[in-house]
Amino acid sequence: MNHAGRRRGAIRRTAAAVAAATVAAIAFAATAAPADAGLMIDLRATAINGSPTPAGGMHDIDVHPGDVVSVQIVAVVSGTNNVNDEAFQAIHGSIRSGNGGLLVDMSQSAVVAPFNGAGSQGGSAVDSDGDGDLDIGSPPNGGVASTYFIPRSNTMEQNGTPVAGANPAREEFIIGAVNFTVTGNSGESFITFVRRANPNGTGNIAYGTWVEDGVGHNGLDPYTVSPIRFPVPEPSSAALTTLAALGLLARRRRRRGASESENS
Ligand SMILES: [Ca+2]
Ligand SMILES: [Ca+2]
Ligand SMILES: [Ca+2]
Repeated sequence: MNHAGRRRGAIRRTAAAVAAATVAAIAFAATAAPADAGLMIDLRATAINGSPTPAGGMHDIDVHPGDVVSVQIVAVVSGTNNVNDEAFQAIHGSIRSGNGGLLVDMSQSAVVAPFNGAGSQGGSAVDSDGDGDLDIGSPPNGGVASTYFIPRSNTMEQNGTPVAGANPAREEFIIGAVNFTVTGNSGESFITFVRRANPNGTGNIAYGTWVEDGVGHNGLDPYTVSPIRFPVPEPSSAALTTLAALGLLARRRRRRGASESENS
């Protein structure tokens, strides 16, 4: 293959890699969409370095080493009818960042009244995945009980805040808060909630209690999470940078090729 052929091959391979990365990013965003019905644990970045998060940016934020972010943890419960007959009492779990990528130390996890009842606890910071940053709570399967984030009210709380315009009806309950500090590294990462489970990974009836359409649900029932994502550099600008570098390389090769044929 000549220089031109190799160049075209390299550019095609780069374009394919960029396309694959873009597809992966879109797939990740799609799986994180809020569910229509059921329990969703919603992590909302409410402030960065003490200033309110820009509108629409609570789940997708641009942060840098040293930034301190405040996160509100909300249980959003919806059923299938349009009556506000949802309720929430408790859940057990850990709050974790992605393994690798941007590193964030979590701290000051706390439960919010009335979810500060008997058996509740704010959780404690441990590096549960060994990637060098602090998460809240042990790994979800059979970890150390005293480390989990456990918002729990003494009663089933019936009066959440109705979400205006939601159909089916949806209520939300502020259950906790946590801060995180960006400590370094870069790249894609996220913060998510993972419900506590038995040591063998099966669900435990005691690790969740809520009501949808007047019907009780527990730690065996499915739930979803709306995480906080840290964006990576735009694929389009990364692709442009790569293509520009290839163009420079090609020009150098052309110049070198020209001088070689002059010398021969
Ligand atoms: Ca991490
Ligand atoms: Ca970690
Ligand atoms: Ca309902």
